Order: sequence, then C-alpha cells, then structure tokens
Amino acid sequence: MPEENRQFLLRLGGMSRMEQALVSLMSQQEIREWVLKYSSGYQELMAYYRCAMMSVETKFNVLTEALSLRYDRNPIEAVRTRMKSPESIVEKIRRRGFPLTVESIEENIHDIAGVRVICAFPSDIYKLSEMFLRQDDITLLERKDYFENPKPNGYRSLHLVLEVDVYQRTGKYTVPLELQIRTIAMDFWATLEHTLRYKVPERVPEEISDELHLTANDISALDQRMQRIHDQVEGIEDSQAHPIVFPPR
Ligand code: 0O2
Repeated sequence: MPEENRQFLLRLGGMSRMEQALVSLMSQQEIREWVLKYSSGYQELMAYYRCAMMSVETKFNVLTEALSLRYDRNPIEAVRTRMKSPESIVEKIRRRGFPLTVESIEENIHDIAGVRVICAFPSDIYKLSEMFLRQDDITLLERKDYFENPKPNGYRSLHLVLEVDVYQRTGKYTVPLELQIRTIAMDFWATLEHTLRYKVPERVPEEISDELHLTANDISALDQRMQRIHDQVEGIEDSQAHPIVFPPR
C-alpha cells in the first residue's frame, strides 16, 4: 500500500503509537477492516452517507409503487445503491490533488453515496429525473448529462449530484449524493466497461478501447430504436383507448 494511503488511514483514527505500529504491519485488506471497525470520524461520516442513500432509495421505491398503480408500465426497472469503497475514495482524492483528511473527503467528494436507477427507454430517464426533483427535500447541485453529451469512450448516463436532508439525533444535515439514471442496455455496457477499463485505463489495449467505444455506439442506436418502437406502440394504444365511463353502462 502506498505510504500516502497509509498516512491517510493513520490520520483517520488519531491512533496511538502502538496502533500505528500495528497498522504498519497490516495488509490492505486488514487495514480496510480496521477502518470499517474502529475509525470513528470516518465511520460517522459514512453513516450520514448511508442514511442519504437509504432515503433516496426509499423515495424511488415509493415512486415505483405509485407508478405501478397509475400506469400499465413502471419506468423503474431496478434501483441499486453503493457506497464508494475506501480505496476508490483515496484514489479520487489523490487524483484531484486534495488533502487526505476526513474534512477534505466531506468537502470534495460528492459521489460517496450513490444510487443508480435503471429504466427501459431513454425518455424514462428524463421523466423520472423531473418527477424526482420535484420533491422539496432534494436540492440539485450539479447535472451531468452524459446522455446528451456522451463521454469520449461512449459512456451515456444522466448524473445528478444532489443534496439530501438527513435527520439525526442532533438535528438536520444536508448530505451530497450522486444519482445515476441510465437505460438497461447502457447499464449492461457500463458494468462491463467499468470492470475492464474505467479504473485502469493504462492496462487496456487500444483495440479493446476502440471496440468498447463501438459497442457503446451500437447500444445507443439500439436504445433509440427501442424508443421509437415504444413510441409507436404508445401511439397505437392511445388511438385505440376507449374513454372509461363511470358507472359502467
Ligand atoms: P466507483 O463506484 O466509485 O467504483 P470522476 O469520478 O473523477 O471520474 P466525476 O465528475 O466526479 O468524475 O464523476 P462522474 O463522471 O459523475 O462519475 C462518477 C461515477 O460515474 C463513476 O464512479 C462511475 O460509477 C460512473 N462513470 C463515470 N464515467 C464512467 C465511464 O466512462 N464508464 C463507466 N462504466 N462508468 C462511469 P467510479 O468512481 O468510477 O466508481
């Protein structure tokens, strides 16, 4: 483990010399377990993020329930949550040149808590985000529309950096969270690509990167075709719909 990471972990807990000596003998996995178990400042911060994540997940579960009652098709296919791993936090804070402290993590990293919503069609992405942002205990901090403006590698998704109200014993806190909304097809691509390339660009040969880019474009074209089919089906349904008359005649 790089010395910088070790120093960061040391600072998190305010450890005694003996504990520091112990940590210096630990493997990365053991340090990770140590952080999760003992480091109170880090733990407390992570608890706030987990609460924000649970709150947003619940909001989407509530939306799922409401939309299932109201329409034949619920646009929410799946809701997933993830907490950024300590390794990924350290990597991001170092890459961006910020100090490795709990305060700096809190101030500078906004995607520690993440919620991902998967939907069937591109148009669902915008419908859902609009519906969600109407809730008044959510504040939009930043919108990154990689669907409209794909990343150079072909990644497409809508990212919303939010501030979520979290109520604790000592009062109300606002906690940042990243919401990602994408289609099933793009989720399939992004999951594979993330494993292969996003974290270790230097190890992925160019021909694989190029191939991945082409597959992202294919997936986007497929999404557009499915959207057109969906719009046509909806058009047919609308034209055949009979007004519901109460009481039934
Ligand atoms: P994890 O879940 O922590 O392992 P940066 O994080 O510095 O790249 P930024 O602007 O802070 O940039 O964040 P952005 O663009 O919103 O991306 C954050 C997350 O979006 C990533 O988290 C991925 O989950 C996803 N993402 C962004 N770009 C790509 C991409 O090109 N391919 C894939 N598959 N996913 C992407 P982490 O930190 O990578 O993941």
